Amino acid sequence: LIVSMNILVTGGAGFIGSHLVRLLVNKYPSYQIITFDALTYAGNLANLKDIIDAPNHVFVKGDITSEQDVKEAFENYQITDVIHLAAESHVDRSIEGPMEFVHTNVVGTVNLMNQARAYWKTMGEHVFYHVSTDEVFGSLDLEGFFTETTSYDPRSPYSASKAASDHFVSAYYHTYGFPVKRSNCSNNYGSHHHPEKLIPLMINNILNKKPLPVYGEGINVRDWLWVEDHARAIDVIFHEGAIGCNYNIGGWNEWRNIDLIHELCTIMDFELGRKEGESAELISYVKDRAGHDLRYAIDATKLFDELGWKPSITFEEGLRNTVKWYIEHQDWVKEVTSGAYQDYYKNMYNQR
Ligand code: NAD
Ligand code: TDX
Repeated sequence: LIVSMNILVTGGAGFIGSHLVRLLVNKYPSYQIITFDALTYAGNLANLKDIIDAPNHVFVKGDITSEQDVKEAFENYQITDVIHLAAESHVDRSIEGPMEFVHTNVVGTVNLMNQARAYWKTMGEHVFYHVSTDEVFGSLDLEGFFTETTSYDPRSPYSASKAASDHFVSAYYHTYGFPVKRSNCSNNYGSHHHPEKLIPLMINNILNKKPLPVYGEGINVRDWLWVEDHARAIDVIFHEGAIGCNYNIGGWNEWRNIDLIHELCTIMDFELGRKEGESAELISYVKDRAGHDLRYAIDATKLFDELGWKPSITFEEGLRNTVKWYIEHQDWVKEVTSGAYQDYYKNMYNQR
């Protein structure tokens, strides 16, 4: 095995991270991919089942906020590049407990960069890629798009923590010549998505004929992207983006929550052999999320024009694939929704 790069992927056992690790391990047999993950409630080795033992893959259990864990990983695996996805990622949890988001997302990112700077004597041939979100730009009215130059205006503790980490990444680039790249992506969907998030939560509740909790009036708009297309975008930017670059990644695919939930109900009535309209009867309007951003919409023109990336599948295909994956992987769902998830669900939804 000729090893040309040793890439540390933080958060590689999570939703997006596991799709990225799979892509890199399969596409680049000569790279060594080191998944670095603390396995919080959101991390799950089952997400990496098919590739965990691949010859060019290593799993390291470690915490990005620990100096020692990160230092050891750099030394033990001679890390040449970092793709950083580890984070607390759920907006509702950030409203209940912001401090963990500050610790993981801000302190963790700065610690990673400090350890990388200490280990990489010269910055020339290395990349530190920060995977971020469109939520840092705040909330749009019904018109307009976020571009790479839109001002930051985070409005939830989650997005504030991601904005802060983006600012630190940018500061390290300008101050120390640290070799950063960054992208800000819209809402992802696909397999292995934690059922605290809208789409897998609705699929799971439809399957179990439980109420479908729509926040507020269901009129908030999100731009949905197939998670494997996000992974493809990260691959392209990691390899071809210039040092210091930032790109917006999106699906040109905006949906009001309520319309998306109706679409899911229609697909699932069909897949489960229920009569048309049966699942939609489960829709239940509940108390709105505090500070609920009305609309996110990404303009990904720069990524298309400069690096030729565009989404590979339609939302209809992607949503159908996703529904089928959840129906066929009830063992995965059962494991993820047992224990602590039940307490989370009661706490989050019984009070609404
Ligand atoms: P996720 O919650 O599914 O996964 C996060 C992973 O990070 C988990 O495996 C968890 O164990 C790990 N982790 C958490 N704290 C850690 C720590 N202290 N040390 C090491 N590992 C730790 O999240 P996701 O949806 O896959 O998101 C991944 C990244 O992409 C995040 O940075 C998120 O902000 C960003 N992002 C997500 C979306 C989306 O729609 N999900 C969109 C844009 C950007
Ligand atoms: O039960 C629900 N009912 C509901 O109406 C849940 C969980 C959500 N919603 C609404 C809130 C949002 O308008 O659905 C929309 C999507 O909610 P989430 O799945 O929680 O995603 P969002 O808050 O948009 O954030 C996601 O996209 C950007 C990810 O979780 C972030 O990590 C990413 O940065």
